[in-house]
Amino acid sequence: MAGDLSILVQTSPHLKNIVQKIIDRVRISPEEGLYLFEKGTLAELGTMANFIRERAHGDITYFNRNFHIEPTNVCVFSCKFCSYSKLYAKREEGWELSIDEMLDKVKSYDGQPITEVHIVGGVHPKMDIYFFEELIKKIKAHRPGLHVKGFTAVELDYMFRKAKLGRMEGMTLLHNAGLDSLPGGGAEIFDKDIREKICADKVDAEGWLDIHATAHKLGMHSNATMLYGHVESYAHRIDHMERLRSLQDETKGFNTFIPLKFRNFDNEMSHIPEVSSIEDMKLYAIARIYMDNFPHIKAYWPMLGREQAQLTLSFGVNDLDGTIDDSTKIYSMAGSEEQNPSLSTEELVTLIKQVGRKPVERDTLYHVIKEY
Ligand code: V47
Ligand code: SF4
Repeated sequence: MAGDLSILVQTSPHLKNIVQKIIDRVRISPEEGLYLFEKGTLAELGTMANFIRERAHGDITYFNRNFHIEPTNVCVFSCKFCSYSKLYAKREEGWELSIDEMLDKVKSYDGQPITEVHIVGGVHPKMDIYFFEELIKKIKAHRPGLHVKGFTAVELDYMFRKAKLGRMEGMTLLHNAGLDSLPGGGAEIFDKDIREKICADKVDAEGWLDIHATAHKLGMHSNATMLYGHVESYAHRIDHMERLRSLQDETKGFNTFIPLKFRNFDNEMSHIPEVSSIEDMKLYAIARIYMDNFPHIKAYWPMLGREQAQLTLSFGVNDLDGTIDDSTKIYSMAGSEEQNPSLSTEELVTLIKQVGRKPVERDTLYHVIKEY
């Protein structure tokens, strides 16, 4: 059961109106969101976010069993925070998987109780929409029940434009091939000036949001991310969350909001210091408070590390990502805590139980598979 928030009204009178809104399930405004970033203490924000988390989910902490395929690390774009674009510029260590190689990876999980494959990578000029249409069809022919979550809006925007297809046309083609849902990457920070500084040449905010809205129109679900802790201000974070919250009001197609902490190893933004763990926890808490129409807030543990991920479960997070075999290089190359992240289900269950929460295995769409 969620605790009692009324004590916070007495101990923190400056938050009285916001606390009352939370108790009454009334949405907070952008100004109030900004106030939380500027004036909320870690303890206050944690108390509010945990109240909302427990009111919605109790102690339940979801996880799913998935594996990742990264078709390539070659990318035509030049995001300054990304270790991939640096590699491509130097023509170093590029890989390109063939359809058969990717299918072999899928086959290597035959007989294992995996429910999802997450496909995401760089934007390779030779890997077009028809290449991925064939890949998805072959995956589905081999394992029809496997949920295919694939391609950021950045990859999709490039594929659609290259094939001269409209967004609805392109999305329908991939959906008909078997694409079930979209991951949340590529959103970064929506503000135009910040995008100009960190990822000038890829799809803009309007394009990102429109691609997700298009998927939602087809009945597909998707996630949303925010890359925080670099050159953005608190106001930019609120603007980002506000745009997502507004689209969610219209479509209700987002499942999960995933804040991604900027890591500064070996990329063109390495001179920017990473934010503190306190800043991380405050961000998770404010995300939980602000994104009132997002059912789930997810922490990506390979990026944060196991102990930090456990901590997020007291700051609004009710879902941990990164289960079986997370071989995603984009994070380990950027200096994430876990260089070869992999947790058995048993280890993940223990991690969740250690902090007094209840592990629940889910599928991509949050249907319960098993309670532990
Ligand atoms: O958009 C790249 C991020 C994202 C760095 O939907 C970096 O379930 C931090 O979106 N420091 C792609 N982050 C990954 C992604 C994702 C991850 C897990 C689950 C889901 C989901 C989606 O990775 C990119 C970018 O924001 N990223 N470089 C870096 N140096
Ligand atoms: Fe390419 Fe994505 Fe890296 Fe940007 S973040 S350079 S789009 S792989």
